[in-house]
Amino acid sequence: MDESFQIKCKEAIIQGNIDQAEALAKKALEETKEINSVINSFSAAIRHTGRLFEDGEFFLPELMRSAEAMKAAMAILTPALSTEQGKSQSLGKVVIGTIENDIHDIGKTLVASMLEAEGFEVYDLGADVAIEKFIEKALEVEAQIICISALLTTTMTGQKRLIDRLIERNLRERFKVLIGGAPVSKDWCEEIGADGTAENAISAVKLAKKVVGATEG
Ligand code: B12
Repeated sequence: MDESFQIKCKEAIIQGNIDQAEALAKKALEETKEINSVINSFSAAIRHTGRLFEDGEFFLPELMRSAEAMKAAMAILTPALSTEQGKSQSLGKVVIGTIENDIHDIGKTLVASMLEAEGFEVYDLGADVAIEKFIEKALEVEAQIICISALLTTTMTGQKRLIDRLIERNLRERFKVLIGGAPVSKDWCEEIGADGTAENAISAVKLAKKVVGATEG
């Protein structure tokens, strides 16, 4: 990925320029750039806006505009993932969502798209999803994996509550539970007894394949 393209992606996201973000995403497809590297450029840019927000250089309306530009670019790029990978066999069923009280859905949607592109049957419940809804959907579709995203330190406790609820309902052995999102660490994963975590969508796919035994990984 050339540096000037990365800089343009960063500018489009920081400025919250939806037209520019869409134009860059379309250009990347036309020029058949490697989709994952393009997504990585946009992801680095949106994380940078998070730091600006944390440092008080960005306020919520600006963060929201940046997120809109990011979502616009992702809406163009993620459908292209499946054509790039060209997979068709089903590796298993995954129920995925962002935990209750948390509306961050960009990373979760990326993970869902990559899982689908790699051959999983994905049921994306969206954001702010109640714990029982994850469980009921997983039972209904007979999923092998439940993926829970959380971006806030206050909402990641919901990942634990979901696992505790599975234990209470005698369902823990029935599903592999994968967790993720910026505040999630390996320590947290171990502490709450999840089956794994990954820091980006590519590693999330590797992990999902591993837990269903689709790779020796
Ligand atoms: C964009 C954004 C928003 C957007 C969200 C838009 C949307 N539809 O998603 C908006 C502006 C709406 C928003 C709102 C808020 N936000 Co915000 N936001 C962000 C920001 C800048 C980027 C998040 C993002 O999209 N990252 C890009 C994606 C690609 O990365 P990702 O989400 O981490 O996902 C990747 C991995 O984590 C992993 N992954 C993700 N999920 C899963 C799941 C599984 C199973 C696996 C295996 C892997 C995995 O793979 C993904 C793809 O590579 C972050 C900063 C940051 N560093 O994360 C702050 C951040 C998360 N927000 C923050 C805050 C405080 C808020 C608000 C509370 C602000 C407010 N005062 O209202 C609200 C929350 C409202 C709510 N109830 O949810 C804080 C959280 C601080 C904390 N310690 O909890 C952060 C860290 C910013 C900061 N530095 O202060 N936010």
